[in-house]
Amino acid sequence: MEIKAAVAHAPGKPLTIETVRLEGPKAGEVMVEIKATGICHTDAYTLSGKDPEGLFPAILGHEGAGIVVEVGAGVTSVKPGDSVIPLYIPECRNCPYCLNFKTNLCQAIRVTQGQGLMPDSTSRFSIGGEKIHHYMGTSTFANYTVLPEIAVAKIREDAPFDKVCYIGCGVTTGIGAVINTAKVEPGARVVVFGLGGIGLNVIQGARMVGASQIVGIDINPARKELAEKFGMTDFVNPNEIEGDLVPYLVDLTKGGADYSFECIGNVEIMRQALECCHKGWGVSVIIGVAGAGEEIRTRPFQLVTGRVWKGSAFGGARGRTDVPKIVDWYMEGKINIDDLITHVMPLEKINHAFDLMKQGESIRSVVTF
Ligand code: NAD
Ligand code: AHE
Ligand code: ZN
Repeated sequence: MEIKAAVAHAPGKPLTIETVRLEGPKAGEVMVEIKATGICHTDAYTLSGKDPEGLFPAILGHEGAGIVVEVGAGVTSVKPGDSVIPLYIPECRNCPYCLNFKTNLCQAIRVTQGQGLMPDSTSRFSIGGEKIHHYMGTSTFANYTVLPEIAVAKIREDAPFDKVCYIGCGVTTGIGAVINTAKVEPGARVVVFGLGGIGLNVIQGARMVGASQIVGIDINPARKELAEKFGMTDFVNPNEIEGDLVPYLVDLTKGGADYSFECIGNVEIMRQALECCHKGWGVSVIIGVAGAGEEIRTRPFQLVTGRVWKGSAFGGARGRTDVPKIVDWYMEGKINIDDLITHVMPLEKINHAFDLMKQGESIRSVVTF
């Protein structure tokens, strides 16, 4: 069938809205009508050309929500009419990773996903016979997409697509990093670097679990007001303090953070996030994604003296199990998504969403179809 999609033809170039041919779902796959999709910084990162796995031409987008319209042979867990959220980390419940409680990184289809292909090593997208790559196994910048059955989370039917699409990445990543990865405990002192679409959800998660101090750091002063609404107790603009940031934060947190989170994707700041942690027990979680060739550095002494460096993908969440629960939290008023969705627009305006993100004007832009 013919669909409408925003196509990324080359790094650094705007997306173009085009008619794309989409083949129907094969065995074990589902076709989803995407009703809404958020734009995450990771989409901008891949479009910029910094992603070592970035492929072109491709249909980007990984923060969607929609309705199943067709299922391939053998699909049993969802049916046409079901509301779903696409998962860039699937949950097969059968691979060694799914069977190990220590990780959420299901590897059942990771190789072909990284090649921009479906599990049978072919693409469902083409234009005039030319192959268009899938992206993160989701390709939500299209009004229809095809996904493996293991890469969709079935959610309740009354959930609004234009809000819960954000659970497909940002909300789950931020809140999950606090709950699943760091396991922040009540009373903890938390420092969050970067108060965008991810960092504000880290703040929201830290408040939920009862952190006593939540320090937010951003060079954009406009982030202060919203972060306070989500639970930030102290704001630090690195451009406005005297001296080095790390000793400033150690002092502010009375000896160092129990937990810090890097939500920017800047390797220099990842170092600061580790080194502002408390000697003996502070844990720093890297969420931000850094460009090809970039590396993190610190003195090994930082680790020898008890600080711990961790990373978190999709907040450590197992999508088919955890995403429906987070949708319930939203529907029950336990988490705030509405105030983080600052802009809503049609697909034709998607390049504007990238501009707003770069200019620091938006938290999350959502495209509705
Ligand atoms: P965003 O653009 O919405 O937010 C980034 C924030 O960092 C902005 O508020 C910006 O002002 C701030 N910032 C930039 N440079 C800074 C600096 N030097 N000091 C302090 N603040 C600075 O981005 P986002 O959507 O929140 O994504 C954040 C990062 O997380 C990106 O690298 C993204 O790719 C990554 N990410 C990772 C996962 C994962 O599963 N690990 C999931 C989603 C996003
Ligand atoms: N392709 C990049 C890495 C990108 C990355 O780390 N992606 C995160 C999700 S970001 C969502 O906004 C992730 O889930 N990683 C786990 C995985 O298996 O990709 C690179 O450096 O190659
Ligand atoms: Zn994302």
